[in-house]
Amino acid sequence: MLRISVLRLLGRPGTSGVSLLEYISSRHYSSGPLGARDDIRGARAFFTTPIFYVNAAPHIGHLYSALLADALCRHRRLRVPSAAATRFSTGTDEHGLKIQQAAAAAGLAPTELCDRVSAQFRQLFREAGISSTDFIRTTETRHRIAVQHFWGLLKARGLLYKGLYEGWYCASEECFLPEAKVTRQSDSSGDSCHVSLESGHPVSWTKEENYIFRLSQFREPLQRWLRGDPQAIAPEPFHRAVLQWLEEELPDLSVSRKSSHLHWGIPVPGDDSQTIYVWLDALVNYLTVIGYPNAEFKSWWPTTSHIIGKDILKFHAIYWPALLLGAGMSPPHRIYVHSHWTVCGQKMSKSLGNVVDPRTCLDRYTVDGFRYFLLRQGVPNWDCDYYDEKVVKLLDSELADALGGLLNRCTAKRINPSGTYPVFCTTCFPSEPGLVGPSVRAQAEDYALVNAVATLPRQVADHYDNFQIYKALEAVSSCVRQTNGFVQRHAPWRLNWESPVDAPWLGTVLHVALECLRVFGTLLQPVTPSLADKLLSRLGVSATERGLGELCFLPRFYGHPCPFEGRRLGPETGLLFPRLDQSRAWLVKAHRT
Ligand code: ME8
Repeated sequence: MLRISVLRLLGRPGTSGVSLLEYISSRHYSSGPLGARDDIRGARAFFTTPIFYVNAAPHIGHLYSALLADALCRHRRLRVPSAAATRFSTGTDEHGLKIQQAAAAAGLAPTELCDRVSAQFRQLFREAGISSTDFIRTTETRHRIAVQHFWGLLKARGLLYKGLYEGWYCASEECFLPEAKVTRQSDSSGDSCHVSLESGHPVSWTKEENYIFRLSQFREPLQRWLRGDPQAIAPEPFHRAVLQWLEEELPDLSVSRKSSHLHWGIPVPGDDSQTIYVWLDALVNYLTVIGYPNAEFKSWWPTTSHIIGKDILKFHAIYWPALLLGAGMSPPHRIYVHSHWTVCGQKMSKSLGNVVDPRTCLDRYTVDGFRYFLLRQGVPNWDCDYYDEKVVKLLDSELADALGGLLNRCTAKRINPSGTYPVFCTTCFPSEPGLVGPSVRAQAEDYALVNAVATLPRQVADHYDNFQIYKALEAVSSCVRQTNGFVQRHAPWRLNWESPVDAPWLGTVLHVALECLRVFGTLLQPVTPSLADKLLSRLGVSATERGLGELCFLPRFYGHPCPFEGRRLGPETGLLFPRLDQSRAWLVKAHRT
């Protein structure tokens, strides 16, 4: 029979710290999109990824988190171009039992393992175009100072006490698990051992005198925060899940370990016999990177959006906000949660040998190709499955054929011999649908296209705001298809530049299609930065004309001058995105072996 895990708290829980609950007064958490907190935030935005454990090399899941944050951040920069308005941090989580054990198993000093694997993350993110402004390592001095300061605040506010803490500790997940999440299993030699029900990782019964955080005092403040700000955690099912967890008892939390057991970490200030719990250490990274404890952090903290995987939701949506409230700060502005990538239907794991190496993928599919794939196919609400054929199929159809084909159709020499952005003819395509006349050529579907592309930037922005980047890409892709339909319908290759009847309409068809491409190129910048640059350069769009503020679609249709009309196209005529299935001998080979 399984032993009931009991938490025996021998310390005397006090009552101090409750006064901070007043902080949660409802006016701080207005629920509307333009509530008081948005006013406070102004133009600034601060995005974070989780900081990743250095026990193993990065995989596509880690890259996916970083890409989501990168796309959000790049989209934000397109809206608010001031370089000083956005911060974006990522980094590595280097302390704790998990790393201590991984280093011992590899026969390395912890610092050696950390240096090696942290460098791999840094390198991967550089290659993948992750535009972070800070890469933090928790072994840095600035971080130790921040963590110890934070600890001091909790202590001074009476939120830490010493007590006996016991339970099942899972080093791999770096947390205590309740009895209900532990099961018995036979190991390879037939011996019975206890493992985490969810991850299958071993757990061990631990009984120690630790420092304990009065987490239980924060159940109601957390509920009030989440009920008062329905967008605090997105997508909504995760918000609901956290509120559901908070229906249950919220026990106090052990926040240190004996240094004789865990030496690889930050010592408790004033008590070297204890090491600070790795999750408390790790979460404070979000403050370290904005200058904490120096006052500078105060203007950035209210603008924070955390991007995390669903596996660490409890740490970010319960422990972290409670710790912040305990230290007299507000919870994070937003927590954006995504689900996981599986591989051919299975969880990615070292033991199954199915971990997908992101650097190989970037080489095979190009940086832009792989960024597009992960962000187009990754759905935050549920797990997504990875396999190579899926990447090839998607990129060939959407980037090579649909988008690349469209660009080629409008810029190829035989169709656009002058190599310019042609003139839009208002009598061929009057702004009012339904007009008839000898020179009117636009049809009802053409007005539908103009309407779809005109509203696309707003739609895309809404999808970014709701952390549904794949929907933003779906919307762009749908408009690309519609634009190809427009070109197909009017077959400019059958029109003649020499004919006074055809020429104005031919120019108009190309003008409209190029304007659509300009919108697509602008909107794709956060996801495929190089490909978008190539596309916009080919259209002759200069660096100062690529922001969302400047994105005025088809101004001639609305009676305004168009700065692009008559402009020379850029000189680069190569393929926008070469098809992959012609160059995928490696894929066939991989299947044979
Ligand atoms: O938990 N699919 O680090 P970690 C998608 N150090 N994303 C995945 C994934 C998958 N299969 N696997 C991992 C830690 N991720 C702590 C975080 S933060 C203060 C401390 C991503 O190396 C996802 O973002 O285990 C997940 O939350 C994170 O990597 C966990 O990374």
